[in-house]
Amino acid sequence: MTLRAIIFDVDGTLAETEEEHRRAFNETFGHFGLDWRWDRKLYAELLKVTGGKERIRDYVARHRPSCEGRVGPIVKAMHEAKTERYVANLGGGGIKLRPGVARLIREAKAAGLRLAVATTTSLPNVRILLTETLGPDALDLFEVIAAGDMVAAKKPAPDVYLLALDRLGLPAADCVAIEDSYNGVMSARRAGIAVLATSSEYTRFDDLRHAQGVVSDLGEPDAPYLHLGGVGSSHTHVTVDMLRRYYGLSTTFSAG
Ligand code: XBP
Ligand code: MG
Repeated sequence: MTLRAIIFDVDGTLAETEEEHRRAFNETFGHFGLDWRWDRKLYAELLKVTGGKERIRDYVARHRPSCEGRVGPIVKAMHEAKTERYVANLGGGGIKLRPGVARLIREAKAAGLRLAVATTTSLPNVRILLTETLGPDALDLFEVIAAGDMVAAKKPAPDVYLLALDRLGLPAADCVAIEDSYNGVMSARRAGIAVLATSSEYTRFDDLRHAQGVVSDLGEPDAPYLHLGGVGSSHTHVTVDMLRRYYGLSTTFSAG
């Protein structure tokens, strides 16, 4: 077995984007004449449901049941407006990749590894993040982008990772996933892929124990990561050599 590809999650893994998602949701609610405001505490709770449309529906069902009849039919339109806002806001600049992400992408390309994305978020959101942070040619770096509604069941279901594997034409054993959340780790593991987890702002308290290794971030040579569990305790930053050594394992997964 040889490691051939890295499959990256997006939100929380490539960049701390959830505050931008929250802002776009709140701006959209205002635009639709709704006085809803998702604060950080509520949003941390709502993030347990992946996908923006699914998150809005879950919020209405649990917090605004009286709005169901009025809002239910316009969730799709609201979410399209949210995506437009998110893209416009990110396009205004200022968003940064998390530590070690750009370095690892460069090293992986130089080492001949293939790159893919497997995310719950919508495709335009992935495109704007990649081009804003890595430049106009960033999309060429990633052979496969599996995103949003390309699959029926979002994370923690394995579908988006299975789609990425299918499009790469690789078995799970030849890949490693980089994730930041419980839902993401479970999704990749259910697809049989080994996972390196980097804990993020909104997932600090998530159970990431199903990942083979958990670190605070990918680290840099002069800014070591904090080792939080599993493999990788004797390293300072995630490298291609480290991924080859510990990940790309063929693993079946049966837990819940
Ligand atoms: C994170 C998510 C996404 C975003 C919202 O997914 O749950 O739903 O919060 O994106 P991941 P949309 O970490 O797997 O990228 O509104 O576009 O659905
Ligand atoms: Mg994530």
